[in-house]
Amino acid sequence: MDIHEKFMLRAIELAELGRGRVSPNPMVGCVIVYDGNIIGEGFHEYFGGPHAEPNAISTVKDPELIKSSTAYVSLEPCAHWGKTPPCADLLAKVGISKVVIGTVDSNPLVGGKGIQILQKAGIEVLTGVLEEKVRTQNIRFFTFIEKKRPYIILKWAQSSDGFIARENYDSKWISNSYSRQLVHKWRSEEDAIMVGTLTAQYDNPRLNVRDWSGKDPIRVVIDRNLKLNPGLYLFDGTQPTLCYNQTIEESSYQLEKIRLKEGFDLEDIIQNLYSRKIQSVIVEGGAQLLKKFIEKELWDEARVFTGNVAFGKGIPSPVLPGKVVKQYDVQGDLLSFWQFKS
Ligand code: AOF
Ligand code: ZN
Repeated sequence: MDIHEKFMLRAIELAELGRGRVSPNPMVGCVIVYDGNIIGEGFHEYFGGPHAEPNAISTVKDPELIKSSTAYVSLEPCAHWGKTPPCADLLAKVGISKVVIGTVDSNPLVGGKGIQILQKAGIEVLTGVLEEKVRTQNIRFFTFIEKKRPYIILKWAQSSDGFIARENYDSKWISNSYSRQLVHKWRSEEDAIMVGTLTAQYDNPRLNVRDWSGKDPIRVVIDRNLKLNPGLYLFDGTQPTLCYNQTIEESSYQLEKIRLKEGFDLEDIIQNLYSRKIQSVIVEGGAQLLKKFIEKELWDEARVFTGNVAFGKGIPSPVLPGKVVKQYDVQGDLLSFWQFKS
């Protein structure tokens, strides 16, 4: 590993500490290096807060050293006046001598302009160090900006013989305590969690984070004709919840009923989530909704648990195109990851 990669890896590691707290902003880390030693570190800690660069610079004890230092930033320093002044201006002002960047920022407000500011100020700039790693880390941000929709994760558990539920829609049999905890961790990492009407009705899910410490996602449910029982956990007002229907537009405490056009489709919901700046959504069933996402090629990743119980008959689980990209054993159950190539 070369020296630039080594320090960029540290910046990426720092950026990771913001996961779940910075959306819809990207996770960004910054390391200030003087003579081969790290003299400052920072990351974007929470949405609306200072960016990685001012946080890193503020930890440097001897500001004189900055003038002969290199800043490693996982994302191109910003060029715009947002909630904070432009980071590219700050780096120029403190007189840093070199900036090494993971990847350019595809936010149209920044996209290359940060680099221009740095170069105009006479700062040496190197871009594209561990670029793929940075893009993967911020895949939600980049998907949101570049595809103009949230990053979509499909998740389900199936029996060893490929059923997602019994004929009576009972599906609580599959997961063990390890996979359940993992699912709660996943929920805490996404902006929103979505289920279809039948799942809301039969499972009465809470869709919150209980088995992990982290924030609850926004709950999303489809209830076309507002037939769901108002007594469901989903409507208990404990968490922001969006209910897509074709009848009314109404907002009460933590519950928004959003009226979409008659006969609305998945694309209309996804577009509405995008307009609400929801950067990622994890879809937890049921089979019908998951199949629709797959049919429309509207997904980025699938996470499938295969338990070791056979069912014989029931509701067949969705079928994914392509190959499994990663597979783990979760205490006897198999966890497989698919990635959609678009
Ligand atoms: C950086 N360093 O640490 C981050 C950057 O609303 P604001 O002012 O917080 O700006 C958000 C945008 O700034 C975000 O969409 C992305 O383009 C960039 N994020 N830039 O220089 C950082 N988090
Ligand atoms: Zn910035």
